[in-house]
Amino acid sequence: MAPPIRILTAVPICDGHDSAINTINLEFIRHGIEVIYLGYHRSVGDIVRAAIQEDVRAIGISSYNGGHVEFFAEVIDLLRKRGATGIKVFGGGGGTITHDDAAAMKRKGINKIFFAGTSLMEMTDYVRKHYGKPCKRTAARSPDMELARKLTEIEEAYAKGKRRTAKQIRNPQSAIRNSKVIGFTGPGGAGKTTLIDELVLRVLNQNPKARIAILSHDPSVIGQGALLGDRATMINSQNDRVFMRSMATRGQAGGLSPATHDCLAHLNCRLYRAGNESRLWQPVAIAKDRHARSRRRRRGEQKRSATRSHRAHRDRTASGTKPARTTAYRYGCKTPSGPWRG
Ligand code: B12
Repeated sequence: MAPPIRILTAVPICDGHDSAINTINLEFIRHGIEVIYLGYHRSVGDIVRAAIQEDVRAIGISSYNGGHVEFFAEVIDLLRKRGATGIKVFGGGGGTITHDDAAAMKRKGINKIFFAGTSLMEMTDYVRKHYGKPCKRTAARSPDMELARKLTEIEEAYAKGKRRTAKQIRNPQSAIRNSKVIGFTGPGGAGKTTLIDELVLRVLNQNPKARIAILSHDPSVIGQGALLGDRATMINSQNDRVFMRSMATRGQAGGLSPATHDCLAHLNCRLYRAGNESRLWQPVAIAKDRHARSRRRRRGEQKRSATRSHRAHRDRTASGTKPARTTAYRYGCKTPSGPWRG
């Protein structure tokens, strides 16, 4: 099966008009697109960094603040400067973007502006038609870009059912054996992203050389889209010393993606080779994987022990007997109730 199209969406700086993009995001995911939503009030630097790290095919910007001609052009300029010309830009802003503005923006390299009155179907069709296939890659110009592409390769190999061998994933030269990998899990709304973002801030402040990688998971069904929205709430994590990657579970029960383990293996090597301290935090939105639960129920299957304890925990919290809680664990170690692997 072809891997899903991944796009990034955002609202520019000095702009809180997010209702249009929220609706559009939902329509995109309904049509099988994976959307990494960066949120509103976002700078050009944040948008371009996120697009490169997430290795998206395109960036969709929703702008109502009146500064669209300059803002969109700056996104294009920075993408060019960073060697990411393969990432395309499109967007809209209702009546605030005139046809003349749109023509000027097109001349600067923006693919398409959608005007007021466009149907959601038209936008989705455009994305599928124009960003459905990866464009030709130029050589990766930065470690972030190289790493992002490698993670895409790993994820896509799983989507196509052609798992890469451990040799292809790991770097045999790497001396890394015991990097610190911490997993965070907990029911939806427990505060996983808030906690991680706060920890990121503290680590970055305490150690000026520290680098952090985050693999952030959200649930999705095989062949369907996903809203990967952790970046919208993880403000401190939008930093040049943080590599963040949003992953959809792509049908796997348990909160992790089939590619998580291999992506972690690759990240370990990379961060070590870069000579940086490596800490990998991985928020796992286990309780949000409702589809997996209903699939299992239909098949009459039991959950694995680790996830069973989470369900029990969720039921306790839902009935109000205990507050929701985030759990941190060393990735690959046994949780109190069993091994944690997707
Ligand atoms: C809803 C709204 C608000 C809500 C925002 C709620 C929210 N969370 O988004 C509230 C009331 C909070 C608000 C506040 C303000 N607003 Co206001 N707001 C609007 C309004 C009425 C609708 C915008 C909207 O969401 N449209 C719905 C979308 C779905 O439709 P659309 O805009 O036609 O967009 C189409 C396409 O362009 C496309 N599209 C849009 N974005 C994208 C992105 C992608 C990727 C794609 C593919 C397509 C696409 O989708 C639609 C398809 O048909 C507009 C006026 C208007 N009628 O457009 C003013 C408007 C945008 N607001 C305006 C202003 C001035 C403000 C305030 C500054 C007012 C104030 N002084 O406080 C504040 C600023 C708030 C902030 N923090 O930024 C001005 C902007 C003027 C300008 N830029 O020159 C407008 C134009 C009103 C006006 N005529 O003066 N606003």
